[in-house]
Amino acid sequence: MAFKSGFVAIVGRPNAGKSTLLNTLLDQKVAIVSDKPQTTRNAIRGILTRDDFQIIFIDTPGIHKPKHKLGRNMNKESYASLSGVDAAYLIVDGTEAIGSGDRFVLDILKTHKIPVLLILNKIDLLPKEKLLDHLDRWNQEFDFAEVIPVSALKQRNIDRLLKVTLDYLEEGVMYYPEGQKSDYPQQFIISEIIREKVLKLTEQEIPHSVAVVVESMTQKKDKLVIQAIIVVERDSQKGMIIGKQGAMIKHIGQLAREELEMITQTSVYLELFVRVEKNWRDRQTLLSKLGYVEPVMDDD
Ligand SMILES: Nc1nc2c(ncn2[C@@H]2O[C@H](COP(=O)(O)OP(=O)(O)OP(=O)(O)O)[C@@H](O)[C@H]2O)c(=O)[nH]1
Ligand SMILES: [Mg+2]
Repeated sequence: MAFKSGFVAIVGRPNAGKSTLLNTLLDQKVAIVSDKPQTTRNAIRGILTRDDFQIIFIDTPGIHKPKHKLGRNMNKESYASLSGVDAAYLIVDGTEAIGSGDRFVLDILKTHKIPVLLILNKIDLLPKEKLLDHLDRWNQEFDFAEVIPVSALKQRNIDRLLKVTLDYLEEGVMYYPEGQKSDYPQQFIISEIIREKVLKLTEQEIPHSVAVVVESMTQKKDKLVIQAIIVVERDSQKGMIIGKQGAMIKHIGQLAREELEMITQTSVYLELFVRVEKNWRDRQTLLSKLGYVEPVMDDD
């Protein structure tokens, strides 16, 4: 049998479950997940290699109405990911009614001539009667190449999704070596894991106002020493990240360290600092420094 390969963009509104789906498809965490919208800020490639195929999935930031330059960059990153892919997954939250945000995403997909597979996610939360009704409504919105209900979280119908996806890929080469699962350096994953813990433990505007940069990683005897900076927008946010007598930052550090030790398979000493960079989400030079580079679009 011929070896197949290709690229699949995973797009949709914030919180639909794109990153959860990517991790489930790869059976490994390559993208962070949270219950707060706009968690993912960069397009992240996840590579799935089997004996007879390689699929490069591109997880993207949720497409939304941006309030800052960061948000505009994030949307652009999602649009750019649709260029040159073999297919797109439009992933939607099956528990929610179709709204203007969904139609906005559909309009973008319509400008590309690629097959769109509708992935109706979170079916674990959906009674069967509702599922059929919902699929019906979605089918009236667009001529989808396929419609596949799944639960990314409970790993339902994922094998079928993979099998169907292969129909849209051509015979091709292996783009990445067999063992590689993601296209980002370890430093990025580490900063993302720390950010994930901030998202988990904080509320309201804090999750959106935070960026994390890994400043240094050094091996000292049997310990990996990681220094990272949590960047916030205001002094008051700095106070909240630190918490009463340092309780919050301690908790963030503890959760992050536990996970970092698991993925690096070594003992970790994590030093966290908090820095205020006023309005960093609207300042391009700071955005670039923090790893949110403005994507170059074909039509710019
Ligand atoms: N019950 C249920 N929850 C899910 C499922 N998939 C994802 N979730 C939850 O939905 C929330 C959002 O998941 P993410 O994977 O971060 O969503 P996303 O689309 O990547 O979000 P952004 O990066 O913000 O665009 C998390 O709390 C997940 O646990 C699912 O199949 N069932
Ligand atoms: Mg995400």
